[in-house]
Order: sequence, then structure tokens, then C-alpha cells
Amino acid sequence: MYTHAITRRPAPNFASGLTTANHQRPPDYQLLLAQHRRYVETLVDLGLEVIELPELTEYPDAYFVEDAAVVTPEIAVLTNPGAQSRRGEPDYIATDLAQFRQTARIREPGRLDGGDVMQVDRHFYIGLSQRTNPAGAAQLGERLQEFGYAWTPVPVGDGLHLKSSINYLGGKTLVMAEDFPGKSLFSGYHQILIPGQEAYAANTLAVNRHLLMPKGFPQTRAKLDGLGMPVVELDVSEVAKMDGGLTCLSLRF
Ligand code: CIR
Repeated sequence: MYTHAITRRPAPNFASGLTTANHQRPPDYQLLLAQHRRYVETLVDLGLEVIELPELTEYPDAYFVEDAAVVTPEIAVLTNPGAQSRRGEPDYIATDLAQFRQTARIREPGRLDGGDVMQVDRHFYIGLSQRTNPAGAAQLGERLQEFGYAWTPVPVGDGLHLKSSINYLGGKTLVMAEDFPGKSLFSGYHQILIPGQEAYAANTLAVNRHLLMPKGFPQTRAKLDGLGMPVVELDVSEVAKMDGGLTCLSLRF
């Protein structure tokens, strides 16, 4: 069970963050703030104490706090984000995390984004992506091994991050885009496969036996309903325009 989450308020210049999305309508700040507020309220409703950090105009992607650190019960590892424009973000979360955990850092030549790190019980799968390189994955994996975790590097393919395509829901069940190239690595798990046109919904977040999924993906909704956990749909249209999703918006621990 998670007891805490860290989030960060999006800054008014968020639309100057990195994106590959070809949005039909420009991202809307007021709408993003409302969606973010609802997200925070949902975490609070699920029993988490949410620490909301202030906006950072210097780093317009910094509200994707998940990329700046990896938190386990034993340690918080500050990352070295793969994108140059995000490289300074971990410095702005370090003291907040130090209140809860001993901290460590990924260092050059290692690069790693938290969005590439998926914990499945005692095993960490670490995506090798445009943002996370083998040196970054190895630094994190070796650090986690000290605490008895196993780790496996996973090439991510075209997606931005590992968790853009696959997420662990608990109970040996993974939700993943059906064309995810690393699918066979996870043949020992119950797999919920998401069809191509709903692939964004593979970014579903399990929090305290509830499933938070993006709004508007009926086939995924039907499959998740079959798991017997309450499902909460959240509108994250403005987050998606910046290539983000539900997992990126918080660090849970
Ligand atoms: C970026 O490209 O870095 C941001 N615009 C989106 C990051 C999304 N984070 C995540 O998937 N963990």
C-alpha cells in the first residue's frame, strides 16, 4: 500500500516542454490545472498524503516528477534524465525525497528517466530508450541489487518510456500495448493486451487496489473491469499532448 505521493504543479509555460504529439488543439493551461487537481484529489481519496511541489518555470516538463527519481522502501535514487532540457530536475526534488529515504544518484555517463523503471514485486524492469542508456540502467540495477531486487534491461522500441507501453497492476498481472516488442519477456505473467488504437491506455496506474486509467478507452475499460478492482477514469487530454500519462505525474511510495 502506498502512503505518500509527490506531485508538482504544472507551470504556465508547460507547453514549451518536449513533445512529439501532433495535437489538433493547443494545450490549455487551465484545463491541465483542472486535470492535475483531479488527479491529486484521486490520490488523496485513495488514502495517500500528497506533497505538492511548486511549479518550476525553468523546467516546463518538471511536473512529470516520476522521471526525476526511483523510490523503493529502502532508497530514493535521483535520476540523470536523458533529455538535456530536463537534466536539472532531480536537484529540485532531492531535499523533499531526503525527508523520507536515503538518496543516491545516477551519474554520467549513465542516463535514466524514471518512466523507464517498472517494479514488479521484487523485480525491476528497466527500459532502454531514447532517454535511458545501458550505463544508467546498470547503475540503477546494481544499486537495487544491494537490497535484494533482481533487474532486467528491456529495449523499449518506439515508445517514449517503458511505462508508456506496459504497467504492473499487482497480482502477477501486466497491462501492455499488444504490439509491445518486449512482450515475450513477460510470458510468465497474466497479460492484458491493449489494441493499437487504445495503446495510450497501457499507461494505467495501480494505486492501493484501484486502477487509474485515462478516460475514453472503452475496450481497455472492459478488460480492466474484469479484474475486479475499482477503475477510475481520469481525463488527461492536456497531459497526453505533452507525451505524458498518469504514471508520470507522481512518485508513489
Ligand atoms: C518528456 O518528453 O520528457 C515529457 N514531455 C513527457 C514525459 C512523460 N513522462 C513519463 O512518461 N514518465
